[in-house]
Amino acid sequence: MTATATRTVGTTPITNSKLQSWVDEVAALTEPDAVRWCDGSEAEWNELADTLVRAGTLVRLNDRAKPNSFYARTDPEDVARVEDRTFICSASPDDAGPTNNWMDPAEMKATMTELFRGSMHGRTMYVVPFCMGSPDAAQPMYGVEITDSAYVVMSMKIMTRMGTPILDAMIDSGADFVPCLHSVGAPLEPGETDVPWPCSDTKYISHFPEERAIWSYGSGYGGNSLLGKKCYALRIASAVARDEGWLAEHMLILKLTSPEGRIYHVAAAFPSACGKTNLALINPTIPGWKAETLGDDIAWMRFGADGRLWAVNPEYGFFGVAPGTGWDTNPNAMRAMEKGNSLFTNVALTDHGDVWWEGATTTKPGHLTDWKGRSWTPGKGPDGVDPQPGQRIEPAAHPNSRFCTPIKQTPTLAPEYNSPNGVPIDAILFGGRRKDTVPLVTQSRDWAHGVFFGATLSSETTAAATGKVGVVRRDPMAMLPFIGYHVGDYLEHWLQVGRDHDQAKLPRIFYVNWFRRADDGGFLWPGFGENSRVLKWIAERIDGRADADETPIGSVPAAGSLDVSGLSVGPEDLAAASAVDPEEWRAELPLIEEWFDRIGDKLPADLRTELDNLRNRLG
Ligand code: GTP
Ligand code: SPV
Ligand code: MN
Repeated sequence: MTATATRTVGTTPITNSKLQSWVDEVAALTEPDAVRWCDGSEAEWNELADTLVRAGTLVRLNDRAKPNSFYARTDPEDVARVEDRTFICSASPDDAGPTNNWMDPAEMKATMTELFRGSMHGRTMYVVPFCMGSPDAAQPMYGVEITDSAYVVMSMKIMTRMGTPILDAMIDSGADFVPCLHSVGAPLEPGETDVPWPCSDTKYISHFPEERAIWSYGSGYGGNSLLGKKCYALRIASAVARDEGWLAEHMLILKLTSPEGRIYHVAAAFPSACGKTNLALINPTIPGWKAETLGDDIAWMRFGADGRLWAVNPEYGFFGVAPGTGWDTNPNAMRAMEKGNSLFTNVALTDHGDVWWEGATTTKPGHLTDWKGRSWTPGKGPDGVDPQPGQRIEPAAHPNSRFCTPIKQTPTLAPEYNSPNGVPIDAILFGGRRKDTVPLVTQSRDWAHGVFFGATLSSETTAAATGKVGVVRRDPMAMLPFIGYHVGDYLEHWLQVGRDHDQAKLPRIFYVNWFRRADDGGFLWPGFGENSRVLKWIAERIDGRADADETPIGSVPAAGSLDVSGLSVGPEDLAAASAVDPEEWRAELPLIEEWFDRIGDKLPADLRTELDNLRNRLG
């Protein structure tokens, strides 16, 4: 077994000694059967796919439905991010703060080193060089993931710019990289047979923000194992961004063009499974407005020489929630997937070798294989057993099942998606999933008030993370599980960005809620493409053209200023979706108070002031 970072570029051998020694060190520790440097080629993709099909990890889909695409069923215990097993290992616990799990870095490394020892027995160790964002950026952000999962390698090919061209660019420029170490934690001893989805009951997703390194053990699922995504592009990058004066955020990026041809760029932070991918791929229902996609999950925002905030999407693909994504709600995502070259995880399989999930089509296929591999029939559920009266039919797809698709396949892709500098942001939206209290759209008075919106963002929990679903929790800037340092310092950083820059050039900040419900439980606002009406009001507010009413919580659309022409929603529902109820907001105050108390001494004074002002305005 040899691992070498010495490659031949033309006739000149180039060596990166940090990479070389790290790869050697990991191979010596994890003892894989083989080491493979991933080149990112089609041939490599095909070979890995064939290997995984033979192993039973992947099923090749019908080429006519989804060319070059595959289906994976995970272990039923490895289906989402594990927030309780995610650690920020800063030298001081005070730099991780009350919202992160902390462990001393040396202690974590000692514990995990013993887990990694021999953990790749019987497996291949893949070395995946990647770049988050364009390698042509002023400051290209490289990483190298070492993993013993070929599923991870295939996913990384979709989600990042990876392979030999990236390794060449990294070595040629002498740039540093973030080492990302991953093992599914399931060594195979001689004679032992593999399972389709190897993983471990012991899981650690560990971050070393000072050293800028990531160690992940025990899970093969997306956010736990595709280390360029949440681990690097949010947890590590947020710590880098604080040091360097920029923002690494859980945000989609959208380009909007008005009927007059005016262009607006919007970034929006909604918690996991709260509508980023859907808004990023929106088909506006209002005539004349065009929407184009730049990113659906992560935005890196830096100040340009012009004093404006410019955003890039560091990713190269979508890892989107499948259920609820359908031809009626998100046809652009469906079209992107139809082009193939995709991985589907924990969805259901049709009898014709295609994939299906709740909401994909309005009529359910007559028969499916569900995400646990059981025969599934509509109206009955798994194994064709009639449900007991009142019993809920188990869905065929896991609620956090995902599609993984190259961004280039998006029919609405904005041409700037690959621009190293990105696009200048006009508006930032914060939003969550709240069945009450929070109105359809509110504009902040200024940047600090907008930071208060973000700091107090709340949402009902979803299946994107393990744990109870539907519980309201504070999720600052939709970053609760992704801030790589102390939440109080993070909020102060946001405020400082506002103090350091010209208010007039900063994005305007809004708070949206597509998820308010009627007494019968139904959504008051139709959402999806109809959200373009809210985007139009936001664009008109930026230009000072739309009217607003001042309320204790901020500015809301004045009567007649939200374009509802042709909208099939009754006036009562519309009023209920947009209402600011002082009673509900007074009940919200102690919850915000409790959250601020939890942040502790590092809570920025300006946010206390914002809360006092809100309380006074509510009377
Ligand atoms: P992550 O990938 O986990 O970060 O999620 P996301 O924020 O990208 O969420 P996504 O767009 O995938 O939406 C998650 C779920 O919310 C899906 O089931 C959607 O159907 C649903 N959803 C999205 N937008 C709307 C909306 O405007 N109204 C309603 N009612 N549901 C929506
Ligand atoms: C999220 O949970 O916010 C996701 C999916 O985007 S994961 O890759 O698991 O983080
Ligand atoms: Mn996300």
